Amino acid sequence: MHTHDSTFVGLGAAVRGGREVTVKVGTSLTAWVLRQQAQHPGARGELSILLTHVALAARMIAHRVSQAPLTGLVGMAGDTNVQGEEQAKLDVVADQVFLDAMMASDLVSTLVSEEREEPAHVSEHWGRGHYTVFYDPLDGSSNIDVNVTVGTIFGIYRHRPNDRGRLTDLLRPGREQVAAGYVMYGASTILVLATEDSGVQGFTLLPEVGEFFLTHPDMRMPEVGKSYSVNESRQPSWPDATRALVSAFREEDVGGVRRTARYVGSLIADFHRTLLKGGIFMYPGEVGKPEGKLRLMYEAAPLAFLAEAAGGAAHDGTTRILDRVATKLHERTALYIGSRVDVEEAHRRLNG
Ligand code: AHM
Ligand code: MG
Repeated sequence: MHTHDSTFVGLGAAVRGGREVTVKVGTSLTAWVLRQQAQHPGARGELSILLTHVALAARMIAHRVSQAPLTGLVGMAGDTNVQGEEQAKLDVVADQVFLDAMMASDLVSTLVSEEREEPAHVSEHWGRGHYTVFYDPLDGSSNIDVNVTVGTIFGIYRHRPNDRGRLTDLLRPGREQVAAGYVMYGASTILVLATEDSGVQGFTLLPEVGEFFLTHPDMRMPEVGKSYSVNESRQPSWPDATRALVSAFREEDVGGVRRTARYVGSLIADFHRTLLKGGIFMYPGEVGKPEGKLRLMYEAAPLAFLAEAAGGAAHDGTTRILDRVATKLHERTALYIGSRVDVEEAHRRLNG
């Protein structure tokens, strides 16, 4: 007989007042994906399979992240990636795990990773796999060594009939993603996912069972937020309009709301908070570097897809992120993303 009082959502049973009680088993990610598929008569189930492989990669990466200090997977790998940035050991591992999981689905022809200069063409025969996947295997990896949340970001595109894997076939506007999401390796591992018409759903991993359960159904971003998120140490490099904008968020009641500052420095942690609580995340362009830091295809575009699906918005200072067409795989972009009112206000002030 148990003596303590606790309730586990997602498990079949719980203990309350020393007695076992039955709890409804939560919706697993697998069941959710299959239900979505059932709502599309004629669907071949390919995207469902692909998404279960994304969840597989997420579980495998979560496992490695959680044990990194025990298994020697902290610190640098000794190489630089295509951005000229030092790769952490876990960057390399996560990249390979994600790539392997996508290959195992047998549905992806091309993978573009932050960690690889060139696209990885998975299928020998173009057209065998029907999807292209852009991903950042472990964003914010400089935070791993201090046990701060990191994440995997992905955006999925279905091939068009005449696509052949040329650069112009790969560089499509983010609005054409059929699914996008991220996996957050934090206190819990959470997979947040949007498909074309499903809204935004959040699933939390129960590691002992190896399954994600729907814990955040139909996520909606608050219309206006109480925080702004930006690395203010970059201020000396900002154009005047950007400085004025950030000052306004700091010192005025923009949209009738007083804000506080929140900045983790790990995009998924900052975005996840913005999605749940509202607010705005900014990584502005700088004088001499108008393109900012973040990457369009595997950071900004998937998060913009999620933000819009949750009722929020995202632009680069002038243009809607989901309308941007990159000219190169690893293109960077300035990013303003979050609550609709906050992001529209940023647009108005930057272009006023
Ligand atoms: P990374 O892809 O090399 O990990 O860099 C992206 C990270 C984001 O997670 C975060 O939002 C940003 O860099 C923070 O940059 P900064 O340290 O300039 O504030
Ligand atoms: Mg990154």
